Amino acid sequence: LSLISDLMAAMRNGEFSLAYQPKYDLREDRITGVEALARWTHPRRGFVSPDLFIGMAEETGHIRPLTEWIIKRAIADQALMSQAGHPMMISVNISGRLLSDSDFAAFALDQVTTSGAELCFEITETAVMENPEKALAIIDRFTAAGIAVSIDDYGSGLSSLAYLKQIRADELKIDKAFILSLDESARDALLVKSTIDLAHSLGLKVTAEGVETPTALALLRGMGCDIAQGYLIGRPMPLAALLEQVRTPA
Ligand code: G
Ligand code: G
Ligand code: NA
Ligand code: MN
Repeated sequence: LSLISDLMAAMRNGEFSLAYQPKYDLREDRITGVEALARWTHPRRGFVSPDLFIGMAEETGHIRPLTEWIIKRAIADQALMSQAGHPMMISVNISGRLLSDSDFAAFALDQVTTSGAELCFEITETAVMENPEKALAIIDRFTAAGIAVSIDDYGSGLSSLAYLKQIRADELKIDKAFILSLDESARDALLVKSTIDLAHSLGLKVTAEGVETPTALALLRGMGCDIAQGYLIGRPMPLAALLEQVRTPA
C-alpha cells in the first residue's frame, strides 16, 4: 500500500497531530491528566484511523520514529499547558514492539530527563505478556527515570497475577469493555469492583476508560475508582479545545 511510504513523509509534512482525552481525578474533582492519541490527516484520503496506521507502523518498523515524534510533541504541549496555568500529566501509548528496543528506551529516558516532563507510558497487559522478562526490565528503567507506567486495557488479555505483582507500575487501566456495560451488567460491576480492590492492594491507582454515562461514573465513584476517562468527560480533542474545557469546567 502506498499509505506505508506516505507515513514517513507524513511526519515531515506535519500531517500528524495529537488529540488529548481528559483523565478526571475523582478525588480532586478535576482533570489532572490527558491521554495523547495520534491523528493522521492524509492530504488525499483525509482522516486515517489510528487502528490502521498504528498497526502499519508496527509492521514496517515506523513505530519508533512515530512514537518519538509523539513524545516530543507531548513534551512541547505539556509546556504550553503549564504556561496556560494547567499543568497536566500526559499519557502516551507505547507499542509492545518498543518494549524490546533499547534505542527507543534511551531516547525516551533522555527526553524526559532533559525536559523534566511528567509523562506516563500506557502499556497493554498483552504487550507485557508477549515478553515479560524484557518488558519488566524496560519498565523498571522507565520508572527509575520518573516515568509513570500504566497497564492499559486491563482485563482484555491474559495476564498472570505473578507478573502483575512484579510490574513496577503506577496505574491499572480497566478496559472499556467492562466499563461500557457497567450500568447493565451486575457481573461486570462485580468484576470492576474486585479489580479496583486488587489494584489498590498492589498499590496501583485505577483509571476506568470508556465512561459514557453519569450512572457509570457514580458507580465507579462508589467503588473507589481513582480516575475516569471517557466520552462523558470529554472526547479526544485538540490542545486548544482541551485548554478551553479546563478553563471553563462543566
Ligand atoms: O482514539 P482512538 O481511536 O485513537 O485509538 C484507536 C487505537 O489506536 C487505540 O487502541 C489507541 O491506543 C491506539 N493509538 C492511538 N494513538 C496511539 C499511539 O500514539 N501509539 C500507539 N501505540 N497506539 C495508539
Ligand atoms: O487502546 P486505548 O485504550 O489506548 O484506546 C483508547 C480508545 O478508546 C480510543 O480509540 C478512544 O477514542 C476510545 N475511547 C475513549 N473514550 C471512550 C468512550 O467513552 N467510549 C468508547 N466507546 N470509546 C472511547
Ligand atoms: Na491507551
Ligand atoms: Mn486502553
